[in-house]
Amino acid sequence: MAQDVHCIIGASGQLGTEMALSLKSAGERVVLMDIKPPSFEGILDLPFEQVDVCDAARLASALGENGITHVYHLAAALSARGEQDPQWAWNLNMKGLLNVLEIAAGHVPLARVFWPSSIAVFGPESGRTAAQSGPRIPGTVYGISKNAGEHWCAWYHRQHGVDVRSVRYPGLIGTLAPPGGGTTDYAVEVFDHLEGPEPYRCFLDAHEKLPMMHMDDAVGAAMQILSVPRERLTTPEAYNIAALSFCPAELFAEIRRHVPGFKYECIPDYRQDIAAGWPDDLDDALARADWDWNPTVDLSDLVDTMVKARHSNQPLSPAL
Ligand code: AKB
Repeated sequence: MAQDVHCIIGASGQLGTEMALSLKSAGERVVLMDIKPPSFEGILDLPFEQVDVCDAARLASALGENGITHVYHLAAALSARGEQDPQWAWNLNMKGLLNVLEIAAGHVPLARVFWPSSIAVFGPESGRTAAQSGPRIPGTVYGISKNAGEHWCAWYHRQHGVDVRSVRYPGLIGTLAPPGGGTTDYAVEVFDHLEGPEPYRCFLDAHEKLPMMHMDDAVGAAMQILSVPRERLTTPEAYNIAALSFCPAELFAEIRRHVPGFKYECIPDYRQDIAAGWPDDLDDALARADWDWNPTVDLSDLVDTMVKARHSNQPLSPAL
């Protein structure tokens, strides 16, 4: 049987970089696609195709020519950046997804597609702990696109048999590549400001609790949901997955346990309004029951890993 060939669209981004390294380490065949070349050294030896996911013809030929069987479609505009340029964000997020789904349904028969949804599909009506199938009234262009994307994924599965699978990611925290334009980015950005003369300036309120997750668990969730037989997935929606829930004050207190001189101040900006509409936590009982979702990294491990990585690496400043 021919070996699976995995393609990461958005491979130069925060999650794509981690996903690429993980697949490479597992000995999988991987092709990277992005509009900009990857920069993380550990994945520079992987084949790379410069592709704009909005260019359907180029995307279809790049997938076909490389014999791709599995797609991880991660290219997207995030919540904060999306509010600054709504038309661009909607176009990238919706056209990109529809191109991938349409190609999967027709030109290139893909075995499986992974596409991430987000906690941004929820709004104030969802409550502090968002249920799997509770109300979803998103307040951002990004959230609207993720909510619509979930419906499109379900439609392509129902109408065309496309095996697309999805989880609702919280804020993701890792060391290899910076996030770009998210509301949860403070929880990565802060690790570039552990010991400066100035206090780290956080753009959220000190007590704004949000769902968060270490990259190891985020990558693990994608691999896990893609690997189970389809029959085990009992919802057409993206699955809620939860790992951590903390506010800036709690994260910063944990950082101080590792870096006693760490200083911060909270000066909320427009991103606080976005965060205020999101839940503190998610009910992920369905993911745990259907495909054994079980996160492994707690807050103390997360901070320990991030502080050590920052002490040995070049800093990565998020690109808003
Ligand atoms: C963002 O902040 O926009 C993202 C997300 C929660 O999906 N990290």
